[in-house]
Amino acid sequence: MANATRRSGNYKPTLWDDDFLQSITSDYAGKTYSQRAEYLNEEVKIILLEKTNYTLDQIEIINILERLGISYHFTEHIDKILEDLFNMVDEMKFMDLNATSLSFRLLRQHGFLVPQEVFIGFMDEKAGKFKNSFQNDVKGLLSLYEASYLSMEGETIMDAARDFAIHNLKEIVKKQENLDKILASEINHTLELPLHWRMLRLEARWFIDVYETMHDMNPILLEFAKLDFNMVQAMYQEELKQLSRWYTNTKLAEKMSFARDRLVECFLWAIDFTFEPRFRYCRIMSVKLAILITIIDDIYDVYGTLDELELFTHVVDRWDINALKQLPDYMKICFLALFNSMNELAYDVLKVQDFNSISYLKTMWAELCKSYLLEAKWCSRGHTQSLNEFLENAIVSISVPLILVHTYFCITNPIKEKALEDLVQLPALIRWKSLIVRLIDDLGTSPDEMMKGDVAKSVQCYMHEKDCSEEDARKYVNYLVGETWKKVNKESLMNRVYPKDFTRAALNFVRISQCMYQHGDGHGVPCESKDRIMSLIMKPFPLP
Ligand code: 0FV
Ligand code: MN
Ligand code: MN
Ligand code: MN
Ligand code: MN
Repeated sequence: MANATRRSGNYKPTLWDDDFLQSITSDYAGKTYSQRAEYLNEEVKIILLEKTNYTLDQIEIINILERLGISYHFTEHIDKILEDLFNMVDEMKFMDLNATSLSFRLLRQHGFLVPQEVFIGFMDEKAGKFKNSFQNDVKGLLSLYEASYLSMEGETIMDAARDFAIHNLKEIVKKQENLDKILASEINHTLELPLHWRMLRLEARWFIDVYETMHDMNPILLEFAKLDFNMVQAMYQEELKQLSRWYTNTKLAEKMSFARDRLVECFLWAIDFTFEPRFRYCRIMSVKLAILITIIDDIYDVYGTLDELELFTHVVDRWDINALKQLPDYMKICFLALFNSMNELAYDVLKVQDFNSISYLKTMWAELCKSYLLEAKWCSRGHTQSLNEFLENAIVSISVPLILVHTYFCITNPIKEKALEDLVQLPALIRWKSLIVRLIDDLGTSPDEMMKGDVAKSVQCYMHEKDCSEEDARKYVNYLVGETWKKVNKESLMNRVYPKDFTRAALNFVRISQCMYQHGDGHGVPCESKDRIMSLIMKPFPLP
């Protein structure tokens, strides 16, 4: 094995070394601004609650709070307002297009099953189309467009809504030369990716700038949004320093120099996965997990020989520390890092909840490694699977099932054995999300992967199966993403089994993949994520 020919990932080094990360400081760390923040928090609550007799105003405020990234401070009040709104859903028909669309989206995002029929009044019933009188209602069209991404399969009204909104928004941008600049950039931004598909923190960072330029902007909301963003960012910086010390100490990057060295990219991912301050533990543990997955994926995809990969898979499956001696040195380090990290989580869970999670974690890791191994075998045989055969394995090899089971342990108390038994079986709640992440990852990463000699991914499998062009295959994969989102929405609305914190994180994972791979490989190629990392983690908003 010593002189096995190994492939190289040719990955670029990290842009963020430990010395740099330890040197970051923020004026917003500690308690300096807590009093001001508390004051603003109270003021915002007053703004939210004062308009009790006119719900639509409250809906607009809730929308702004969510988009500014500060709604998490007011969840109880917001839930109550939305519940009241849901109880008068019949009246939604009498609102204007903007109000109905906004209410529809917010309610569905919060788990209330509003029927698509609330839009019938805006349609020409015979033609099954939205009325032309709305084609220049820019605000209404924007809200309708965002609402249409909360649709479920078979909802033809929602399909019509999306077509109508997209068509007319494009026309408006094209034709109206005197269109307000802010509005035009808002339209272009969302046509690129709808709100429902976007990373929460990144979107909040973007929207705060937009909000500042709006003529009806409320300075209290703006100041609170900026201050809160800066204070939360200072917490992230502390977490990142702690993680960087851990990471440097493990020497993983040094010992696995063939693999991606992506601490900060993993942290960026973890922030948007569970961004609220109270999820600190989940963020820290998720970063460790993501680093391990990234390295082990590279072992299977790039560096390891088939014999080594068989052995590694076997050792993970047995979860046997005594088997360590059989492994080549680089795998020893890797397996022990994996073993220790999972045991650390299991210890924390056991300590607090008397629940033994090891067998679940072990099973999920073994499943992941087996799916990696199968891909490595396909790859070595130069065989291209049918799309369905590829995907059945690839929804495991994308690591979403493992990550979500791991997340369940990080943020759930009390842990329910029944829910867990269900989770490890890859229920619809995980399956469809996993599928989207896989498809999006393949769209973003497979051009590079093919050059490195990786296994054929979704795009290539479809090309092979249908004997079609890459362009057509990419179109089809994008279509599949859109259709699968409808299943994801349905699962979110129907869920009564899993706690909200968990399902929200799971949904965020899909959003992250939509954004990370939007312009290429945001996880593997350092410069792709640099601006995002700067604006989310490094740079605060200037405040007077
Ligand atoms: C994707 O890499 C990747 F690194 C994953 C899914 C690891 C988990 C990362 C995070 C949770 C941030 P790549 O495109 O190489 O994955 P495949 O499965 O295509 O080899
Ligand atoms: Mn890979
Ligand atoms: Mn892989
Ligand atoms: Mn491979
Ligand atoms: Mn990939």
